[in-house]
Amino acid sequence: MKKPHLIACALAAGLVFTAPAAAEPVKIPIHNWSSQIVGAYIVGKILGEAGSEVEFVPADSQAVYQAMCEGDIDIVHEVWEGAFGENFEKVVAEGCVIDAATHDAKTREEWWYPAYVEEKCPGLPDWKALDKCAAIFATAETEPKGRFLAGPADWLKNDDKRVEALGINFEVVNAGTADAIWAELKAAYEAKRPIVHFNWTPNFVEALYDGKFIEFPKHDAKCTTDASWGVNPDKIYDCGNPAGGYLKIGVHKGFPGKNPAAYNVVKKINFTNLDVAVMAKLVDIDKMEAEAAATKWLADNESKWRGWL
Ligand code: TMO
Repeated sequence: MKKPHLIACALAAGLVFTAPAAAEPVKIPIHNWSSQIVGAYIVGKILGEAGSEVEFVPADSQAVYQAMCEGDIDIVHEVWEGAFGENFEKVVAEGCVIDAATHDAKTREEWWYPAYVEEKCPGLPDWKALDKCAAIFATAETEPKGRFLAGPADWLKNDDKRVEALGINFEVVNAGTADAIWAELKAAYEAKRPIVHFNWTPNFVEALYDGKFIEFPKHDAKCTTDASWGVNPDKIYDCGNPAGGYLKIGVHKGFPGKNPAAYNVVKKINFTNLDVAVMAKLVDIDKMEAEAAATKWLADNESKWRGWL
């Protein structure tokens, strides 16, 4: 909307005029889990209030870090330490992405089971107990091994490597979508059937279902780089995902120079666990469309986000 006006002014003044770079839309990725999609529209609306145009770009949740490094994406507002820490920290270290802000939300992404499973598998949530009763999680596809229902492959949780390093009797089966996990959880829960699947917090799940994360050996930075560390002296990934992980915002290194007004707002954006859980809940429990959910969150939290402007 701004561009034609600026160009008209430039023509009137008889100048060769280049529209300022800030007139370029801020490119925000859309990934494949509910809080992120709702949050993308929320961030878009807030940056719109700050005078920016925005463009939403469907993007793979791992490849997005290289895309942000190359300037094809401006901002990733939900950088989960467990899933994306490695790829995010790599591009930050390269200097092409800025670690712009850390939300108050503390995150965990891990294998999870409904509470009723404990009756059939004493010793949970310990991972050794899980291994002993692997057979109760078997499906036709995985028997005699237990099935671990993992997330979509782009969340890249290294579960195959974890299974191998810990020597547990499980096979990893990736769900195609987050919704496929929730449908299986619902069906298992109603039938009180054992299931262990990928889950995370903050999420809507904790508002609907009672359950716990598996306690694997505690995460350590060395676990993913130093084979000699941990219970398996020959393999990396012999540990769980970080508990109390960060949720960060990253931006392309050129973003502050290109759009300082938007960058100043981005640095202040700060979601709590409840904010992220509510974004997921509006879609996954209340069945709202993501854009309508964003509009509702913005209306319910106006004083909070106006404070970031
Ligand atoms: C990145 N995720 C929250 C789906 O684990």
